[in-house]
Order: sequence, then structure tokens, then C-alpha cells
Amino acid sequence: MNTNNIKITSKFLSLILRHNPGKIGLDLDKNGWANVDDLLNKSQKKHRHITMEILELVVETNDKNRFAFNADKTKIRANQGHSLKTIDLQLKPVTPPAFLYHGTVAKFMEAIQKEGLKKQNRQHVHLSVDTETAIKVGSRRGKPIILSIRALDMYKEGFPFYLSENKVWLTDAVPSAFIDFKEN
Ligand code: HQG
Repeated sequence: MNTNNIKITSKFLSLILRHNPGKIGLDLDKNGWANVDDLLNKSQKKHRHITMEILELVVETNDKNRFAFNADKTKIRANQGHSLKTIDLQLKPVTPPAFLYHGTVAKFMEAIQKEGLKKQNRQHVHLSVDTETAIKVGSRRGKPIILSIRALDMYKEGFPFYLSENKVWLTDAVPSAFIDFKEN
């Protein structure tokens, strides 16, 4: 199993477990879990040969811990990043640190200054505790711009924050007033 195969399988799982399980006729339960046997069988039918061994490798070695098994490994789900509106990850609200960061690119800045950060297609706005991660996220789209968010102030004003299993900070929206645009 080479790293390229792991990456391809990881991308396929992101698509199926976050956005489009119907592509292989898979069902996710309301908390986002897929039955592992079902996933393997239905992938096979679509000519995606994934074994339990490969699945375990992907879950264990994934650079961002994107996926998790349940205790007996009969179910698997994505830890965050869903666009499917009906999935409820049952995240508990938690107190954020003073600042969180968001990586974006210049072409979105005008809109972000006007309306703040919006979740777009996903269930949440994604934020990170460190600027390195935000730089990586922004770099997917071009030259990254890093925004500092006054997360604790937001929280104190009643905006809930959540921390996913793989330590991505999530919130519903970030009003422009809580974004520091100065450094950009
Ligand atoms: C931008 C990947 C216009 C926002 C990454 C971003 C991350 C606005 C894009 C995770 C806006 C949404 C999430 C507004 C926000 N007007 N544009 N008002 N508000 N935007 O992909 O944060 O590899 O949904 O800046 O590494 O880029 O998939 O969010 O550029 O962790 O696990 O709209 O996805 O993780 O894009 O990335 P996304 P994101 P995975």
C-alpha cells in the first residue's frame, strides 16, 4: 500500500463521508456514521477496491485525522468538513482561546469585510488555533491571507464554538467586527 493509494482513498472517503454518500448508494446515519462492511461492499461495486486493512491505514495515518472508527470498528465517519446539512456530529460547545485564525485569499476579502466569514457550502466556518494551519488552508486557493478572529470576545457575546474530534475549531459565522483586518 503506497502513500499515493492512501491519499486517493482518503480523498474518496472525504467525498463519500462528507458530501455525497449517494455516489455509491451508501447511507449515513444522522450522526454521520457509515457501516464499514457496507462502505467496502458498495465501493467494490463501483470498482473501488478498499480493504479493511487499507481503511485502517487511512484512519491511522491521515495527516489531519479526518476520519474515525467507532469502538469496534464497525462504523466510520468524517470528523468534520461535511456539506450534508442533515448530519449532526453532536459537537459540544466549548470555550475558545482568545484568538483563532482563518486562512483565505484576496479575492474573498471584500465580501468578508462586508459580511464576515460565512460557512458557504460546509456546516461551519473552519478556524485553527495556530497560524501555520491557517496558512496551509489559505494556500489551497493561492497566496494565503491570515485573519485573526477575536474568538473569546465572540463567545462572551453568545456565539457558540465547537472543537471537532480532530481539533478543528468550528463556528456558525464570524461577524466582521470580530475579525482583525489590520495585518493584511
Ligand atoms: C471563504 C480543508 C466570500 C473562506 C481545509 C474560504 C480546512 C468567504 C471559502 C477545511 C466568505 C470556503 C475548510 C464570505 C468565507 N464571502 N468568501 N463572506 N466567508 N469565505 O473549503 O476554511 O482538507 O468551505 O475564506 O484544510 O477554506 O478538506 O472552507 O476560502 O480545514 O480536511 O469561502 O477544508 O480541510 O471554503 O476550508 P471552505 P476553508 P480538508
